[in-house]
Amino acid sequence: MNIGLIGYPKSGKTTIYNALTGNTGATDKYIQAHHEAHVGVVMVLDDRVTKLSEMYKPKKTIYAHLEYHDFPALFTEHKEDINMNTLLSEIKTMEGFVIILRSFPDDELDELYGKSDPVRDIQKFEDEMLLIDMVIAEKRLEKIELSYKRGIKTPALQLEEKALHHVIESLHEGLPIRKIELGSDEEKAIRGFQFMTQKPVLALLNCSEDNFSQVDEILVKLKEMGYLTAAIAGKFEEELSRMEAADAADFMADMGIKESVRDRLTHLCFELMGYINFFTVGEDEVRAWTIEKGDNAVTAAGKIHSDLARGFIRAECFQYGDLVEHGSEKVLKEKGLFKLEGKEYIVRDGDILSIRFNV
Ligand SMILES: Nc1nc2c(ncn2[C@@H]2O[C@H](COP(=O)(O)OP(=O)(O)OP(=O)(O)O)[C@@H](O)[C@H]2O)c(=O)[nH]1
Ligand SMILES: [Mg+2]
Repeated sequence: MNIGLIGYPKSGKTTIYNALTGNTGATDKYIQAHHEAHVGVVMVLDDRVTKLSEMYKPKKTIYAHLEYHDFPALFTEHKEDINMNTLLSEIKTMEGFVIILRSFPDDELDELYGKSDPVRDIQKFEDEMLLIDMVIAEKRLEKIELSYKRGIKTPALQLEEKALHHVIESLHEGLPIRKIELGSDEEKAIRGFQFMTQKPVLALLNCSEDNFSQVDEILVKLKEMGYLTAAIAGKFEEELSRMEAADAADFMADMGIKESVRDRLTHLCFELMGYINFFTVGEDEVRAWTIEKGDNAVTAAGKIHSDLARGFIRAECFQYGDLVEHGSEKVLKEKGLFKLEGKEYIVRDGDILSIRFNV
């Protein structure tokens, strides 16, 4: 999964990126924004994979991973010329966004960008994204109408036109595309545009150490606005990520932080995207795979290899929890917990699959 860290200038995107990835992107109040995204890969240190690896003792153990892309600030005047179109086309390849909102006081930043106000910021930011989507949708509509005038009026074009009208109408009402109920045919017709407001958004408050525990009201407000939301103390977390593990644990206990920022954000991103993990096990490899909640066995098989989806016969399937409880595949078979599932089987989080196939 790839997630874009986006937001207004100096909201703490790079600080949080550093905390998450252990990388060292430059963070400075005074320098101009970096020109390109920093990209960092974070392993999803799932205890279940560790446990499976202990049981099967494979040659290789592969955890799921997610990629964070720390982008330059959006919707601001860049003195050095960042090519906005290039930047936007890169941002659009993200599966989801974490919008980082400055929630720490800072006199100089307050003077430059106004006093910290996360609710105002996310509203403005979403409005800017709406506008981008609107321009794209309207331009495309004009082209479609031109085609009509030239006598080209295919069913596909008509469907696209209908979907775009639907989208534009909602955007005009200030509704992001992710909140519109689109028919599956409409959804398909507009997929290629990779609209900004169609992507899932996590609203992340970047707090100071001092106000970290005082942002509940803002979190409630953001929830009411329909956002999945959380607060972290970005700079503190960046410092933690550079400490020895034992020291970091002491500091976290002091602050009442139970989980590392990596694990917390990993869980939130899975929740945001509606993703789950299934596993494959064996002597060669124990591995975690990421799919969407609701995906069936064929889609899951296709993640492993397209041949497995094409030649899918059945999936041998058991649950991680059952395996741990009963100790071996043999006992699971005796208890009827080792199942053969067909193409339509909806894979669950923690399923262990082996695909029978024939190509
Ligand atoms: N007090 C405080 N300062 C922070 C925090 N996070 C970031 N800062 C400071 O804010 C400034 C900007 O931080 P960055 O992480 O570079 O922000 P950014 O959003 O990546 O900035 P651009 O990429 O230039 O838009 C730096 O001086 C940071 O030290 C925080 O949680 N608390
Ligand atoms: Mg930055």
